[in-house]
Amino acid sequence: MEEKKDLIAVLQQIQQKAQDALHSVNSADDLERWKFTYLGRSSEVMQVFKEIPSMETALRPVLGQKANQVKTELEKRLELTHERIQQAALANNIKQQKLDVTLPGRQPERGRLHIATQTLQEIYRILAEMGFQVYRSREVESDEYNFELLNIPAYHPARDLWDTFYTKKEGVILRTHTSPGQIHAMHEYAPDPVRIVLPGMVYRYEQMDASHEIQFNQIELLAVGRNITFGDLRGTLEEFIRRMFGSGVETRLRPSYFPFTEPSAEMDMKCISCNGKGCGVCSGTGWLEILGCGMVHPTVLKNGGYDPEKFSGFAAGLGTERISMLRHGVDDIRNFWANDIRFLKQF
Ligand code: FA5
Repeated sequence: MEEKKDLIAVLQQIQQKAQDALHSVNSADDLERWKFTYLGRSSEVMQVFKEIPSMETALRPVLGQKANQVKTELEKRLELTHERIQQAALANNIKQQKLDVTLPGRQPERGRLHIATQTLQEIYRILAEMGFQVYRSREVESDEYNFELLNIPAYHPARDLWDTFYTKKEGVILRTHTSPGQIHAMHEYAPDPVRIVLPGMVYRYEQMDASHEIQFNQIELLAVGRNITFGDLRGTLEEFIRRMFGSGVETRLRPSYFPFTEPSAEMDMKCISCNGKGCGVCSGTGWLEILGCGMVHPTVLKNGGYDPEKFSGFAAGLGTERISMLRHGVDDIRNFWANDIRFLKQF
């Protein structure tokens, strides 16, 4: 009986000692060592199991039960401590990495359409509402289409109006304006009526300044049909400007000269940058020329395949970067193609 009491007390002491030791276990390594000491093959509790068979038969079940109880309890605590250590390691990790989950995320950089493309698209939208359809034409042109069929023969002084980039190939140039597209379109559609818009990049070998670039976009309008008048041209342009800039803007039409239109005119818009007072954008005049226009010259109609006795038409060519400048208060056209992201990001 004494033996039984002793062993039960010993088992209780073993349990107590193991539990006390567990309090100072703070790492996975400590826990491994603890497991080896208190639950390993040569641990005290396992020694008790080994001794049981040599005990009196009557004592064996009670001692066996107690020894199992102690072992199960220690295993349970081992598991709990394992979890505690894992949680602490995680918390420590988070603290060391200084992960602040409340910080807002970093915005990824987003691409956008170039300001010139945005303006072109806005112009297409307005002109589409007014019944004009986009017609694309080539940037590398022949002398014939860029000049001759537009009533500008070789050695004609009007060629000086457009300083040209020539290529090494005879008669092949970079188009100086979108007007050669008029001839391509007329050849395709004559004798049907047309109402089209010809957009795209044009190139000029000229002195650059705040309002002059060597490459810029133009948009050409062309309407050919029966009984088209200068009044139609003026009404179309004024309506376009009203839809683009609102009804408050001031425009003026000035007589001008283009070999491919007769009569010809240019339209200026009051400079929005200085409200007409005169600034760098408008070269101090208070007005910025935005387009050239006129009634399609009979020779050009003929070159396009229309009978000028029966058909008439109007045409206009707008500089779209000038339009963007006026809309957004950009004071130097050279910003458009300088590829400075600080400028481009603003639109
Ligand atoms: C022409 O290019 C004619 N083809 C326009 C035309 C079409 C007239 C149809 C009649 C009928 P001009 O060279 O003036 O014309 O240029 C037209 C517009 O392009 C100008 O009003 C201006 O807005 C713009 N522009 C001209 N040169 C430059 C330049 N170097 N940089 C930026 N924009 C320019």
